[in-house]
Amino acid sequence: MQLFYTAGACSLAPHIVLQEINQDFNLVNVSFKNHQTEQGQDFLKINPKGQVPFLISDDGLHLSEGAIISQYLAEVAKRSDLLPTFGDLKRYKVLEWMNYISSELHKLYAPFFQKGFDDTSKNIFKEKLLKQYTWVDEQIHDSENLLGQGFSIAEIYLFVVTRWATFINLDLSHLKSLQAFMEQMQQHPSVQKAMQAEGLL
Ligand SMILES: N[C@@H](CCC(=O)N[C@@H](CS)C(=O)NCC(=O)O)C(=O)O
Repeated sequence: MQLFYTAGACSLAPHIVLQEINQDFNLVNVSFKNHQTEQGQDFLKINPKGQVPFLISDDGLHLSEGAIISQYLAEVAKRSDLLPTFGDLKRYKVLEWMNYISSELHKLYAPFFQKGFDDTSKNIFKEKLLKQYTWVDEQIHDSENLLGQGFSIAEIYLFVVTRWATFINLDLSHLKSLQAFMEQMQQHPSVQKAMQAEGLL
């Protein structure tokens, strides 16, 4: 398998999943500056969306969209702890979280990583993020086991996007359950391996 990634970007989530399932894979770094891979290939010819993560599986599947790449990897590895199997109602709770993280958290960071948004606009996104994270904090507080699922693809994805709060100066330090979650996740061996491989530790 090949995973196209950029250090610390949302591609870190499927990267952690790959580490967790002990799958052989190659990491291919992509620069956002020129859309070139580390081998000098034009990334837009590989993934015309121009975005990481992008996966090429051993059987030739070309897959974009991080939430779906993580689902695919969990299912190929038959890891029902990462994503409960069809028929288990918990599956839909993990998928509900995946959709929420993708649409209500991940994408609200976009204005901070592209030019053209002034501070007033950015503050609207920050306020919205804070509101969403306050709700997430309550969910973690009320559940026995992080999000209630353990170390699933949803916890992994939440960890990866929430790391970005620091880079946009969004103070989440008062959200104690969320902070405990982040610290616990950071210590997980697969998270450590992936972060080390991306030069983040
Ligand atoms: N819908 C895509 C979005 C992926 C995405 O936003 N990737 C960002 C990094 S976190 C990216 O590649 N940005 C560079 C660009 O859009 O040119 C997904 O969920 O995987």
